[in-house]
Amino acid sequence: MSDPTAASGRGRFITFEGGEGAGKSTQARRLAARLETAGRRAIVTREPGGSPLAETIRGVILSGKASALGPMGEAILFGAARIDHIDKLIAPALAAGTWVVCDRFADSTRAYQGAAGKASPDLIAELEKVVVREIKPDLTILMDLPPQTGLARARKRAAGAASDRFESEDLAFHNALRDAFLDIAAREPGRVKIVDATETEDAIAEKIWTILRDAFPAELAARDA
Ligand code: Z5A
Repeated sequence: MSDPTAASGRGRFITFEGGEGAGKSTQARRLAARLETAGRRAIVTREPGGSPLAETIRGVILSGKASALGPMGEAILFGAARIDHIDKLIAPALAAGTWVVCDRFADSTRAYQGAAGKASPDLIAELEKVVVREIKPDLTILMDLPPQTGLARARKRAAGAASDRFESEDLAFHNALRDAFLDIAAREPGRVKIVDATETEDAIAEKIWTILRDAFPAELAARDA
Protein backbone atom coordinates (compact mmCIF):
# COMPACT_ATOMS: atom_id res chain seq x y z
CA MET A 1 0.00 0.00 0.00
CA SER A 2 1.35 3.47 -0.83
CA ASP A 3 2.14 5.88 1.98
CA PRO A 4 -0.11 8.96 1.56
CA THR A 5 2.05 11.13 3.82
CA ALA A 6 5.19 10.49 1.81
CA ALA A 7 3.27 10.99 -1.44
CA SER A 8 2.24 14.53 -0.42
CA GLY A 9 5.88 15.62 0.20
CA ARG A 10 7.13 17.56 3.22
CA GLY A 11 5.51 16.95 6.60
CA ARG A 12 3.93 19.78 8.59
CA PHE A 13 5.61 21.45 11.55
CA ILE A 14 3.25 22.21 14.44
CA THR A 15 4.40 23.82 17.67
CA PHE A 16 2.75 24.23 21.09
CA GLU A 17 3.50 27.31 23.16
CA GLY A 18 2.34 28.89 26.40
CA GLY A 19 3.18 29.17 30.09
CA GLU A 20 3.91 26.47 32.65
CA GLY A 21 1.31 23.80 33.21
CA ALA A 22 -0.83 24.94 30.29
CA GLY A 23 -1.25 21.38 29.02
CA LYS A 24 1.13 21.62 26.06
CA SER A 25 2.74 18.20 26.55
CA THR A 26 -0.65 16.57 27.11
CA GLN A 27 -2.15 18.05 23.95
CA ALA A 28 0.98 17.53 21.84
CA ARG A 29 0.80 13.79 22.59
CA ARG A 30 -2.92 13.66 21.89
CA LEU A 31 -2.55 15.53 18.61
CA ALA A 32 0.23 13.25 17.34
CA ALA A 33 -1.88 10.20 18.18
CA ARG A 34 -4.85 11.68 16.33
CA LEU A 35 -2.74 12.50 13.29
CA GLU A 36 -1.55 8.90 13.22
CA THR A 37 -5.15 7.69 13.42
CA ALA A 38 -5.93 10.01 10.51
CA GLY A 39 -3.21 8.33 8.45
CA ARG A 40 -0.39 10.83 8.92
CA ARG A 41 2.97 9.72 10.22
CA ALA A 42 3.68 11.98 13.24
CA ILE A 43 6.28 12.38 15.98
CA VAL A 44 6.24 14.38 19.22
CA THR A 45 9.33 16.18 20.38
CA ARG A 46 10.17 18.98 22.82
CA GLU A 47 12.38 21.96 23.51
CA PRO A 48 14.77 22.46 24.99
CA GLY A 49 15.80 18.95 23.98
CA GLY A 50 14.66 16.50 21.33
CA SER A 51 18.15 15.28 20.34
CA PRO A 52 20.87 13.82 22.60
CA LEU A 53 23.04 16.95 22.54
CA ALA A 54 20.06 19.26 23.01
CA GLU A 55 18.89 17.15 25.98
CA THR A 56 22.33 17.64 27.56
CA ILE A 57 22.01 21.40 27.09
CA ARG A 58 18.46 21.19 28.57
CA GLY A 59 19.91 19.71 31.75
CA VAL A 60 22.38 22.58 32.10
CA ILE A 61 19.77 25.29 31.50
CA LEU A 62 17.00 23.88 33.71
CA SER A 63 19.45 23.23 36.58
CA GLY A 64 19.88 27.03 36.75
CA LYS A 65 23.65 26.75 36.19
CA ALA A 66 23.44 28.97 33.09
CA SER A 67 21.33 31.74 34.64
CA ALA A 68 24.51 33.69 35.47
CA LEU A 69 24.97 34.16 31.71
CA GLY A 70 21.91 36.44 31.69
CA PRO A 71 18.93 36.20 29.35
CA MET A 72 20.94 36.66 26.12
CA GLY A 73 23.47 34.01 27.18
CA GLU A 74 20.61 31.62 27.96
CA ALA A 75 18.98 32.48 24.61
CA ILE A 76 22.22 31.49 22.87
CA LEU A 77 22.20 28.15 24.72
CA PHE A 78 18.55 27.53 23.76
CA GLY A 79 19.57 28.44 20.21
CA ALA A 80 22.49 25.99 20.19
CA ALA A 81 20.17 23.23 21.41
CA ARG A 82 17.62 24.20 18.73
CA ILE A 83 20.21 24.00 15.94
CA ASP A 84 21.03 20.41 16.90
CA HIS A 85 17.35 19.51 17.32
CA ILE A 86 16.51 20.90 13.88
CA ASP A 87 19.48 19.29 12.16
CA LYS A 88 19.21 15.86 13.81
CA LEU A 89 15.46 15.40 14.12
CA ILE A 90 13.05 18.05 12.85
CA ALA A 91 14.41 18.78 9.35
CA PRO A 92 15.02 15.11 8.40
CA ALA A 93 11.55 14.11 9.69
CA LEU A 94 9.79 16.87 7.74
CA ALA A 95 11.77 16.02 4.61
CA ALA A 96 10.65 12.40 4.97
CA GLY A 97 6.99 13.47 5.06
CA THR A 98 6.53 13.05 8.83
CA TRP A 99 4.46 15.62 10.74
CA VAL A 100 6.44 17.04 13.67
CA VAL A 101 4.58 18.16 16.81
CA CYS A 102 6.96 20.14 19.01
CA ASP A 103 6.36 21.10 22.65
CA ARG A 104 7.83 24.66 22.62
CA PHE A 105 10.05 26.24 19.94
CA ALA A 106 11.41 29.68 19.00
CA ASP A 107 8.39 31.64 20.35
CA SER A 108 9.46 30.49 23.83
CA THR A 109 12.82 32.23 23.35
CA ARG A 110 11.04 35.40 22.21
CA ALA A 111 8.75 35.28 25.27
CA TYR A 112 11.01 33.93 28.07
CA GLN A 113 14.39 35.46 27.20
CA GLY A 114 13.11 38.38 25.11
CA ALA A 115 9.93 39.97 26.46
CA ALA A 116 9.89 38.58 30.02
CA GLY A 117 13.66 38.20 30.43
CA LYS A 118 14.38 41.58 28.85
CA ALA A 119 17.02 40.48 26.32
CA SER A 120 16.98 42.82 23.31
CA PRO A 121 14.11 41.78 20.99
CA ASP A 122 16.22 42.81 17.98
CA LEU A 123 19.06 40.50 19.04
CA ILE A 124 16.60 37.68 19.77
CA ALA A 125 15.13 38.15 16.27
CA GLU A 126 18.61 38.04 14.68
CA LEU A 127 19.48 34.91 16.66
CA GLU A 128 16.21 33.29 15.58
CA LYS A 129 17.06 33.85 11.89
CA VAL A 130 20.45 32.19 12.31
CA VAL A 131 19.08 29.26 14.32
CA VAL A 132 15.75 28.50 12.67
CA ARG A 133 16.66 29.19 9.04
CA GLU A 134 13.84 27.81 6.84
CA ILE A 135 12.37 25.52 9.53
CA LYS A 136 9.50 27.75 10.60
CA PRO A 137 6.32 26.34 12.18
CA ASP A 138 3.39 25.92 9.79
CA LEU A 139 1.03 26.29 12.74
CA THR A 140 1.43 27.21 16.41
CA ILE A 141 -1.12 26.41 19.10
CA LEU A 142 -0.90 28.91 21.95
CA MET A 143 -2.30 27.34 25.13
CA ASP A 144 -3.46 30.37 27.10
CA LEU A 145 -4.42 30.40 30.77
CA PRO A 146 -3.88 32.58 33.88
CA PRO A 147 -0.35 31.91 35.21
CA GLN A 148 -1.69 31.09 38.69
CA THR A 149 -3.71 28.21 37.25
CA GLY A 150 -0.79 26.81 35.24
CA LEU A 151 1.70 27.12 38.10
CA ALA A 152 -0.75 25.39 40.47
CA ARG A 153 -1.08 22.49 38.01
CA ALA A 154 2.70 22.24 37.58
CA ARG A 155 3.26 22.27 41.36
CA LYS A 156 0.59 19.63 41.93
CA ARG A 157 2.26 17.37 39.38
CA ALA A 158 5.73 17.99 40.89
CA ALA A 159 4.38 16.85 44.29
CA GLY A 160 6.92 18.75 46.38
CA ALA A 161 9.96 18.47 44.06
CA ALA A 162 12.08 21.62 43.70
CA SER A 163 11.05 24.23 41.10
CA ASP A 164 13.22 24.45 37.97
CA ARG A 165 14.95 27.55 36.61
CA PHE A 166 11.81 29.22 35.22
CA GLU A 167 9.10 27.86 37.54
CA SER A 168 10.85 29.73 40.34
CA GLU A 169 10.45 33.14 38.65
CA ASP A 170 7.87 35.45 40.28
CA LEU A 171 4.28 36.03 39.21
CA ALA A 172 5.16 39.31 37.44
CA PHE A 173 7.51 37.31 35.17
CA HIS A 174 4.78 34.77 34.37
CA ASN A 175 2.24 37.54 33.67
CA ALA A 176 4.76 39.20 31.33
CA LEU A 177 5.20 35.85 29.59
CA ARG A 178 1.49 35.46 29.03
CA ASP A 179 1.33 38.97 27.53
CA ALA A 180 4.34 38.20 25.34
CA PHE A 181 2.76 35.05 23.89
CA LEU A 182 -0.54 36.89 23.28
CA ASP A 183 1.41 39.66 21.55
CA ILE A 184 3.09 37.12 19.23
CA ALA A 185 -0.37 35.71 18.39
CA ALA A 186 -1.70 39.20 17.65
CA ARG A 187 1.22 39.89 15.31
CA GLU A 188 1.00 36.54 13.49
CA PRO A 189 -2.68 35.55 13.53
CA GLY A 190 -2.31 33.33 10.47
CA ARG A 191 0.25 31.08 12.16
CA VAL A 192 -0.63 31.31 15.86
CA LYS A 193 -4.03 30.13 17.10
CA ILE A 194 -5.05 30.78 20.71
CA VAL A 195 -6.75 28.01 22.67
CA ASP A 196 -8.39 28.51 26.08
CA ALA A 197 -6.33 26.10 28.22
CA THR A 198 -8.69 26.29 31.22
CA GLU A 199 -11.18 23.93 29.54
CA THR A 200 -11.17 20.14 29.95
CA GLU A 201 -8.50 18.07 28.19
CA ASP A 202 -11.12 16.53 25.89
CA ALA A 203 -12.70 19.86 24.93
CA ILE A 204 -9.28 21.35 24.18
CA ALA A 205 -8.30 18.34 22.06
CA GLU A 206 -11.46 18.78 19.95
CA LYS A 207 -10.76 22.48 19.45
CA ILE A 208 -7.19 21.77 18.40
CA TRP A 209 -8.34 19.15 15.90
CA THR A 210 -10.79 21.66 14.39
CA ILE A 211 -7.94 24.18 14.06
CA LEU A 212 -5.79 21.53 12.34
CA ARG A 213 -8.54 20.63 9.89
CA ASP A 214 -9.09 24.31 9.06
CA ALA A 215 -5.36 24.89 8.63
CA PHE A 216 -4.68 21.82 6.50
CA PRO A 217 -7.94 21.05 4.70
CA ALA A 218 -6.35 19.22 1.78
CA GLU A 219 -4.29 16.95 4.01
CA LEU A 220 -6.87 16.25 6.75
CA ALA A 221 -10.40 16.84 5.43
CA ALA A 222 -10.83 13.38 3.97
CA ARG A 223 -9.00 11.72 6.84
CA ASP A 224 -10.98 12.51 9.96
CA ALA A 225 -10.13 10.57 13.08
N1 Z5A B 1 12.27 27.78 27.77
C1 Z5A B 1 12.83 29.02 27.57
O1 Z5A B 1 12.98 29.80 28.51
N2 Z5A B 1 13.23 29.38 26.30
C2 Z5A B 1 13.09 28.54 25.23
O2 Z5A B 1 13.47 28.89 24.12
C3 Z5A B 1 12.49 27.24 25.47
C4 Z5A B 1 12.10 26.91 26.75
C5 Z5A B 1 12.33 26.30 24.33
C6 Z5A B 1 11.12 24.03 29.82
O3 Z5A B 1 10.57 23.39 30.89
C7 Z5A B 1 11.43 25.44 30.30
O4 Z5A B 1 12.31 26.08 29.39
C8 Z5A B 1 10.15 26.24 30.30
C9 Z5A B 1 10.40 27.38 29.34
C10 Z5A B 1 11.86 27.39 29.14
N3 Z5A B 1 9.90 26.79 31.56
N4 Z5A B 1 9.73 26.21 32.60
N5 Z5A B 1 9.62 25.73 33.62
P1 Z5A B 1 9.62 22.15 30.80
O5 Z5A B 1 9.67 21.55 29.45
O6 Z5A B 1 9.98 21.27 31.94
O7 Z5A B 1 8.24 22.81 31.21
P2 Z5A B 1 7.06 23.42 30.37
O8 Z5A B 1 7.40 23.52 28.94
O9 Z5A B 1 6.61 24.66 31.01
O10 Z5A B 1 5.96 22.31 30.49
P3 Z5A B 1 5.08 21.86 31.69
O11 Z5A B 1 5.24 22.61 32.95
O12 Z5A B 1 5.31 20.39 31.77
O13 Z5A B 1 3.64 22.19 31.23
P4 Z5A B 1 2.74 21.71 30.00
O14 Z5A B 1 3.49 20.79 29.10
O15 Z5A B 1 2.14 22.89 29.41
O16 Z5A B 1 1.59 20.90 30.72
P5 Z5A B 1 1.32 19.30 30.88
O17 Z5A B 1 2.60 18.63 31.31
O18 Z5A B 1 0.62 18.79 29.71
O19 Z5A B 1 0.28 19.37 32.08
C11 Z5A B 1 0.67 19.86 33.35
C12 Z5A B 1 -0.27 19.23 34.41
O20 Z5A B 1 -1.60 19.71 34.21
C13 Z5A B 1 -0.34 17.69 34.34
O21 Z5A B 1 -0.48 17.17 35.61
C14 Z5A B 1 -1.60 17.46 33.50
O22 Z5A B 1 -2.21 16.22 33.77
C15 Z5A B 1 -2.48 18.63 33.93
N6 Z5A B 1 -3.39 19.09 32.86
C16 Z5A B 1 -3.15 19.12 31.52
N7 Z5A B 1 -4.23 19.59 30.87
C17 Z5A B 1 -5.15 19.90 31.80
C18 Z5A B 1 -6.48 20.45 31.74
N8 Z5A B 1 -7.05 20.79 30.58
N9 Z5A B 1 -7.13 20.62 32.89
C19 Z5A B 1 -6.56 20.30 34.09
N10 Z5A B 1 -5.32 19.76 34.22
C20 Z5A B 1 -4.62 19.57 33.08
